[in-house]
Amino acid sequence: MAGLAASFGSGAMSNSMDDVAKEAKAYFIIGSNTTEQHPVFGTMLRRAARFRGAKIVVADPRKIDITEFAAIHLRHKPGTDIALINGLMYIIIEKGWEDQQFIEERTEGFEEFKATVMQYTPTRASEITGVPVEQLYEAAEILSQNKPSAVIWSMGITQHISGVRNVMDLANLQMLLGNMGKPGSGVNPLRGQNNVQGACDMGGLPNVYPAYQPVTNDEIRAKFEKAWGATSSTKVGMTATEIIPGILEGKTHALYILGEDPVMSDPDTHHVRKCLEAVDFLLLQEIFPSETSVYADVLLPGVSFAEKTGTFTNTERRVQMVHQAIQPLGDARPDWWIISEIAKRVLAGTSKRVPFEAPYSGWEYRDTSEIMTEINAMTPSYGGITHARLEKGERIQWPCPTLDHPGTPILHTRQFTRGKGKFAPIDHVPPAEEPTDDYPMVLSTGRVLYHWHGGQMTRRAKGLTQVYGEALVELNPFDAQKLGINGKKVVRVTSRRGSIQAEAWVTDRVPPGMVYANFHFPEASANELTIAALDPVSKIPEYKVAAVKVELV
Ligand SMILES: Nc1nc2c(c(=O)[nH]1)N[C@H]1C(S)=C(S)[C@@H](COP(=O)(O)OP(=O)(O)OC[C@H]3O[C@@H](n4cnc5c(=O)[nH]c(N)nc54)[C@H](O)[C@@H]3O)O[C@H]1N2
Ligand SMILES: Nc1nc2c(c(=O)[nH]1)N[C@H]1C(S)=C(S)[C@@H](COP(=O)(O)OP(=O)(O)OC[C@H]3O[C@@H](n4cnc5c(=O)[nH]c(N)nc54)[C@H](O)[C@@H]3O)O[C@H]1N2
Ligand SMILES: [Mo]
Repeated sequence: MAGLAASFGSGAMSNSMDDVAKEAKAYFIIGSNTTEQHPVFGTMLRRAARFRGAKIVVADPRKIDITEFAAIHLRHKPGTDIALINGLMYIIIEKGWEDQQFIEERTEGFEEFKATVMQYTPTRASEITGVPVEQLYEAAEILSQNKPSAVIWSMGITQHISGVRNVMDLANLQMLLGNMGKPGSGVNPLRGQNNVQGACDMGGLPNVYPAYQPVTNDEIRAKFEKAWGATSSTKVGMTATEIIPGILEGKTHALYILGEDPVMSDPDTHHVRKCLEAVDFLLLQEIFPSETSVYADVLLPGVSFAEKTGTFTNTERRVQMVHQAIQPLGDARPDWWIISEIAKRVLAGTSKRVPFEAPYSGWEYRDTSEIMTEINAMTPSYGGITHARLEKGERIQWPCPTLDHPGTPILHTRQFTRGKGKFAPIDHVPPAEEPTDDYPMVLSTGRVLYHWHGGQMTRRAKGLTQVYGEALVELNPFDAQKLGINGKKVVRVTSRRGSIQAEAWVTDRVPPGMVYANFHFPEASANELTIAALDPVSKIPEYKVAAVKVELV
C-alpha cells in the first residue's frame, strides 16, 4: 500500500482502462514507461497496436520497450515537454485539424491560449526539444487523423518543476482535438502505488478532506468537525516534500511516517538524512525495517496487503475489495487499528472536543466495513460504494453517490467539473538544473520492471534479485566510448549533491548525453544525486532532470 505518497500524482484517469484499450484509434504515451511500470495495461496497449492497428505515438527521451509498437518515437530532451506539446498544437491549428465544434460548445479561453501556442513554430519547438520538424508533423497528423485518441502519462510528465503545467498543456491538447468525454479518449495519468488514488480520495493531501472537499471551506469543515468530534485546522498543511526539509527550518518537530521510506525515495538523500537525524521524534509504521527505520524513535509493525481486508482504489477510480489471506505475522496489527489507537490517545489528551453525532463513535471501529460506512456518509463520490456491493461482484468506479448508482466509467461526458473546460496558455520553462562544463550530462531517474521503489519488498524476493541484483546505470555507447568503457565497468556518477558508484549498462535505450539511474538499491540510489527543486503548485520534486558528470572508477 505504501500510503501517503499521495502528493506524487495528480488527478485520476478520465476514462477506464477497458475503453481506452478497446476504443482509441491512437495513443499519445508521454512520460510513461507503460510496459515496465504498468505491465497489465501495457499489454492491453500492445495488443491494441498489434491486433487492431491502433497507432502509438511515444514521447520519451529513452527508447523504452513500448517504442517497438509505436508508429513514431519522439525522443525529446528531458524537461522540454511543453515546447513539444505546444509545437504539436501549433501544427494542429496551422492545418485546421482542431475540433471547432467542441472548442465552441465545451471550452473557453481559446484565443488567449492560441496566441501562446502560435509562438511555438515547429522550428522553435524542434530547437528546444531536439525533435526533427518532420517528426513533429507526423505525430500531429497521427493524433488528429486517428480519433478518438487517448493521452497517457505518468511520472515523466509530473516529476518536473513544470509538472502541473505539463499536465495542463496535455489537457489543452485533448480539448483542442475534442478528445474528451467519450470512450477511447481523455486525459489518463497512470497512478503508481496500488492505492495512491484511494489515499488521495480519502484526503491524504494537505489541502482537502475526503473527496477533495477543501479544508478552507467553513461549511465543509463544520461537517467534519461535527462528525469526528474534534476541531480541525483552517489552514492548508504542508506536503511531504516540505515537511522533511521543514525539520532543519524549525517548522517540523515530530514525524509519523506510514509506509514510506524517505531515505530512499525523497530527493537529495544527504539532506534527508541530516533532517531525520535532527527531528525531535520519529514514529515509523512499516512492514519491514527500512533505510528510514534507523532514524525511528518508535517502530510500529503494520501489516502488508496479504494480511488485511478493505478496499484499494485503482488508477481508473475503481474501488476493489481485498481480503485477508494470512494471519498478521508476529506482533503486526492492521494499519487502521494502530492509527485509531493512537488517535484515541491523542484525543483523550485534548480539551478541544466537540460532540459527535451517530453513526460516528470516535475511532471505535470494529472492522474496515465500519470505516467504509463512515466514508459513505462523508464522501459524496463514495456515497454508494459499500463492502456489500463490492462483495456481490459489482465493479464500481467513483463518482457513485448513492446505493442505486452504477458508478461512472467516463468523466466529463457532458461537462467538465467547472462547467466549461478552460484552455490555459502555457509557456516552456527550462528545468531547474541544466548541464554545465563541470556537470555536462543529464541525469534522469525512475524504475525498472523487477523492483519497487526503495526495494524494501522486492530486494527480499529471491527470484527478483536473481534477475536484477544490483543497480545499473544506463549509458549510451557514444558516451561509454568517450569514457573508455569496454564491456562491463563501474562508473562514478556525481552531482552537486552527492555521488554513487554502479555498473554501467551500455545501451542505446538512453540518448547520448543522458544517464538513467534507479533508486532501488541503497548502495547506489539515484536520490543521492537528485535535486530537491519543487513544482510551485504540487510540490513534486524534479526527479527527472539533474546535471551530473560520469567518470570511470
Ligand atoms: N516495476 C515497478 N512498477 C511500478 C513502480 C515500481 O517501482 N516498479 N512504481 C509505481 C509508481 S508509484 C509509479 S508513480 C509509476 C511510475 O511509472 P512511470 O512514470 O512510467 O515510471 P518512471 O520510471 O518514473 O519513468 C517514466 C518515463 O518517463 C521518461 N522520462 C524521463 N524524463 C522525461 C521527460 O522529461 N519527459 C517525458 N515525456 N518523459 C520523460 C522515462 O524515460 C520513463 O520512460 O510506476 C508504478 N509501477
Ligand atoms: N529519484 C526518484 N525518486 C522517486 C521517484 C522517481 O521516479 N525518481 N518516484 C517517486 C514516487 S512516484 C513515489 S510513489 C515514491 C515512492 O516512495 P515510497 O512510498 O517511500 O516507497 P515504497 O517502497 O513504495 O514504500 C515505502 C515503504 O512502505 C512499506 N509498506 C508496504 N506496504 C505497507 C503497508 O501495507 N503498511 C505499511 N505500514 N507499510 C507498508 C514498504 O516496506 C516500504 O519500505 O518514490 C518517489 N521517489
Ligand atoms: Mo508514484
